[in-house]
Amino acid sequence: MKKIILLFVIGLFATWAFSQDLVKPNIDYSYKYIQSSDREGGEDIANAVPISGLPFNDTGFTCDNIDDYDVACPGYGESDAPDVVYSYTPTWGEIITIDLCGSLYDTKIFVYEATAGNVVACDDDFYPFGDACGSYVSKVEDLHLLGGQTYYIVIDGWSGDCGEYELSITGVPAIPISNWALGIGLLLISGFIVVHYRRKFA
Ligand SMILES: [Ca+2]
Ligand SMILES: [Ca+2]
Ligand SMILES: [Ca+2]
Repeated sequence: MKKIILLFVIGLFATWAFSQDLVKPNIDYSYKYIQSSDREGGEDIANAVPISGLPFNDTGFTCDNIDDYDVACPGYGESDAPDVVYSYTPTWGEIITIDLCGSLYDTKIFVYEATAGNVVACDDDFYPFGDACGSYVSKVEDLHLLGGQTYYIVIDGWSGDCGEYELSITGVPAIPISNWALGIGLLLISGFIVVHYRRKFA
């Protein structure tokens, strides 16, 4: 009986500790795959360059590409700049940031979910004129992606602008620490109940 009470007390303490974020699971948020920068995005969705894992880095040049897509970001007009496309299908829910810091022209980023036209993010001028990351260069922050869903990341330009870009995409799992704590707490309580009834009916 003493052991059961001890187990119960440990379970309660662990649940409280995790819920207070005093103990954080040792989760490696970095990803295994880092792709080289020897290619640029595909011409369109059918030829999108797949991203197999994050973080992802690439460079490219859009002036020799075709204008296939456009989205007018809030507060901005339409454009007819050439664009390139990447695709990404996360296994689990993720929160990602897409950054064009270092690009050499007036860029624009937008993201389609599943199909062209279904816009879930759009940014034109995240970095202001004269910024170290480039004048009027784009960045999409904290975009929530669903696991198993395919997203098309389009690198485009303001008006008819084109040029060299530097792309960096990073991400973290969308499951917050508090959910992990809740799960572990429930597991411990379930374990306590099983041990209790096994002893009672043994
Ligand atoms: Ca375009
Ligand atoms: Ca294109
Ligand atoms: Ca821009």
